[in-house]
Amino acid sequence: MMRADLLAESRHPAAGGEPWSRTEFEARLRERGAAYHIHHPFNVMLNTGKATPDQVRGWVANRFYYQIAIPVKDAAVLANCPDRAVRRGWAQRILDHDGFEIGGIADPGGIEAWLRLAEAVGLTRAEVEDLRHVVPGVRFAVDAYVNFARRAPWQEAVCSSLTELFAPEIHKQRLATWPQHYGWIDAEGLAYFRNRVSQARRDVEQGLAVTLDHFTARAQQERALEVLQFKLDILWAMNDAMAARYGVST
Ligand code: AHQ
Repeated sequence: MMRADLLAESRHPAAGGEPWSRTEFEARLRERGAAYHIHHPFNVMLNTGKATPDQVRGWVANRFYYQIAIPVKDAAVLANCPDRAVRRGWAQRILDHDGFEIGGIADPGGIEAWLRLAEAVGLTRAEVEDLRHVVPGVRFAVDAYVNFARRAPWQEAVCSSLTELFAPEIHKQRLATWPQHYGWIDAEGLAYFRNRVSQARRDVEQGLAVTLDHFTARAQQERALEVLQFKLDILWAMNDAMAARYGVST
């Protein structure tokens, strides 16, 4: 059965024993950080300064496909979510990425910041926006994420965003290591990572609260871990595909 297949109704909610306490459940979610893509050899190469300019450019161009998918994914969550209070928080994610101009306050957004990162690493906006560099494995992994968010119960889609429990660390790691390792990249280009540290923290506050509140029976808690692992696998598979295409320098 497909790992995150929604047809998991066959699972019996009563099965699986006593539910974990809220604290225990959160700890088990956080334990999955061991499988986060910060540990993938391709990412280790990037953040220890061993990547060639071509490998950095390949990563930026491929990750653009993930970045432009995020607001589409988040819109799918909103479309499935009947809870106005949750939507109010979740809608901010779309503005974070697509940017906005509301009442005279404007923000170009994260996708624009990613295009500036692309220019800073020596790519043209055109070659990033036309997705010519995106390898099949990255496309399929990202599409799997968007399609999951469209079909899954909205609480499962919320839970799948909890890989961001581990994201502030990876963004801070880039900010700490790229300037010394990659002096050829204009530091202005790293603005995306700076913005994400606080945005990821705010995202996780809401995502974790929804997850801990909704997945209360043991079988549901086990399902939440399965959903998080599915998303961890998506990020890992993206790095596998980039490593296959660009190699991993050690
Ligand atoms: O830049 C990232 C981002 O905007 C998001 C949204 C969130 C989600 O909804 O799944 N996940 C996520 C992530 C971003 N950056 C990744 C990175 O390594 O730069 C990490 C990734 C995540 O942890 O899921």
